[in-house]
Amino acid sequence: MRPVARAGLAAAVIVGGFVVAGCGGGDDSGGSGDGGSTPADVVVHGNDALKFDKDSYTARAGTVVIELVNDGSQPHTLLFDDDGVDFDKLTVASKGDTDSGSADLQPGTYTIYCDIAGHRAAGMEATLVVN
Ligand SMILES: [Cu+2]
Repeated sequence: MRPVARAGLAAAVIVGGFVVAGCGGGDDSGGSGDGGSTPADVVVHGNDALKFDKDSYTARAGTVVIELVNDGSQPHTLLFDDDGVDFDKLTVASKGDTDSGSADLQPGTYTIYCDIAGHRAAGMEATLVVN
């Protein structure tokens, strides 16, 4: 009698099933904006013509950082003509000076101006629109 060798069994287990889900292409291009060399949200220039560089500035509601830059040789200031705005007056005494501060602003329209004698009357005021 001979031993009978039996071939092993091959058990094939098939785990299957591919589910192909069509992934919606979410397009989210991450464009890195400009680096922003200035941290200020609003930059206001004052000049010897007793004007700000714009009649109107805009900002997003929240903490708004405002920078005042003196382009001329006369001193200038920047403050709000609105009750309830907590903002420390900015002052730039001479050419090239800058000063900055921040205010927590709700959406609305505000008036900023320079309080050096005669400057506002000469046109040194502007609107700040907060969205
Ligand atoms: Cu001024």
